[in-house]
Amino acid sequence: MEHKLPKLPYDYAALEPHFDEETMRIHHTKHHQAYTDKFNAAIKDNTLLAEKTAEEIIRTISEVPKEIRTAVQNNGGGFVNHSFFWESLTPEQKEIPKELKEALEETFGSIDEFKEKFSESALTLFGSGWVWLVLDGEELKVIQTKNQDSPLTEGKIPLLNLDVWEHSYYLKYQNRRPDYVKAFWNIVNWEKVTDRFLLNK
Ligand code: MN3
Repeated sequence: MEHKLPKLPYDYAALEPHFDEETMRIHHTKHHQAYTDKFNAAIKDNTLLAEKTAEEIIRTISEVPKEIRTAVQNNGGGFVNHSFFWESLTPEQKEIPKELKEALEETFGSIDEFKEKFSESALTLFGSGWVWLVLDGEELKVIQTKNQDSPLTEGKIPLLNLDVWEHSYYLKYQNRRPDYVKAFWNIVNWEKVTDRFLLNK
């Protein structure tokens, strides 16, 4: 199947002032589009992969033929990770639903301690990659992945992610990654994260 760049669930300017319009537009129409195109190009001659969803392909990356595996891991990963990221954000943030709030408090001590751990993970990630809240079995964990690698490949269930590639913040924040991470907390779609949690716990 031909994988299509998904539409954003809000306008490019909707996450202002936290994530700026120009960055959102370029990130979606250039970066995400490029991952999508290269992913499609990499798998276009493979009839087996054509029947799988992008998530399934990333989950079972070891079954992808060696000669296209790196291209699929990078571009299929980029395709899936960004689609997941846009869905994790909202211009109309609400309180963290009780089910997720209690689970985060139980695991990390408090919501502030969870945010601190996730932020710290984003700030210490060297080079390009992502920070994630995942379910690893029954356990909530904060993890990093390099480049466009996905927790799906490690058998983990992603609940929330943050892009820490420079292209996601450089236009507005330049080298100030801490400010970008701080801004992120104002636009997390907690209802979406909770849906993912309840579906998989
Ligand atoms: Mn990106």
